[in-house]
Amino acid sequence: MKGLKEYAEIVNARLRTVFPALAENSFVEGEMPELLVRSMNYSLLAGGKRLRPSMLLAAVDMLDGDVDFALDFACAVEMIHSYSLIHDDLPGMDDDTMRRGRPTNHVVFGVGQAILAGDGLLNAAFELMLRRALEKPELAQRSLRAIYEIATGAGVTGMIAGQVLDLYCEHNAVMDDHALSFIHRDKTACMFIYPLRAAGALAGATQAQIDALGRYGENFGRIFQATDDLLDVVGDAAEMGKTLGKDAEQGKLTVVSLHGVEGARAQVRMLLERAMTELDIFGAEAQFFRDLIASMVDRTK
Ligand code: GRG
Repeated sequence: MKGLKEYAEIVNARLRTVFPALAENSFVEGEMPELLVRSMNYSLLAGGKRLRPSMLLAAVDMLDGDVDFALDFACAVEMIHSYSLIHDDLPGMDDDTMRRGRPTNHVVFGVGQAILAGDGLLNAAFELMLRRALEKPELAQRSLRAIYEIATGAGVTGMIAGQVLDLYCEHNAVMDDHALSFIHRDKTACMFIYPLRAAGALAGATQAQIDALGRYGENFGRIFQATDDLLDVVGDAAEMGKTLGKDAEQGKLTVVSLHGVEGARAQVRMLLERAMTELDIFGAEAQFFRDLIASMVDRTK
């Protein structure tokens, strides 16, 4: 098993070639405007931890699946994540001017082009996965299942649903735990749950293993978001390279605004225990996932 950095490097190397590869598509004739490629790559290749695609690859590896075959599925997950960040930063949503250490996509290319760069990344993600699936008919059933899982996580009962609810709550000053829990699951955790389930499908895992990966992903995603909320209050601005205290300033619905710092820490401890329990079924092979979640929690102590 590799570490996060090694998986992230494998993902980065492939992401750099995605658009030339799709342009040389052997199934469909067509050209991509240079401006579109530039704006999509501007955000896609701007850095980022590559957490979601690395976790997908690590899960395939853990289950003795074909990591090379899974790579385009992992890249597709990162492309979907990048599209969501471009759209989230738009003036009609979070209205952010900096992302991944550089001006946001719409600041550089304009709002219209940024919307199209996001749309392009989302569509290209599915092109990439389907193209890979067509190359290996013997893995068609596993690929279809994986694409379905990823579409679900990113979709109208997943990330998009979470974003809708988040916007609604912000505009209507909704401040309750039930809404917060839905937002955390749909907006943030779904992009961990379903890529991990997709990894299980690609590796030919049992249903019990796929479900355990999904539940780990849910607890991981909830911790990821709670940690993000906590660090906005207790983090070190210099170390994190961003302005903190933004959530409180904007009156945002967060675990800390509802439960306070100690309440949020208690939630993280409970979620951590649950996440670790879900890994039992994979035994010692799941060390990557134990270490990953422990290092995330450590940052908030
Ligand atoms: C526009 C449909 C749509 C959805 C947007 C992803 C998202 C939903 C919003 C981003 C805002 C936000 C703070 C979400 C929760 C946490 C999150 C997804 C943070 C960014 O992910 P990282 O830390 O970023 O993995 P990098 O840059 O490392 O990839």
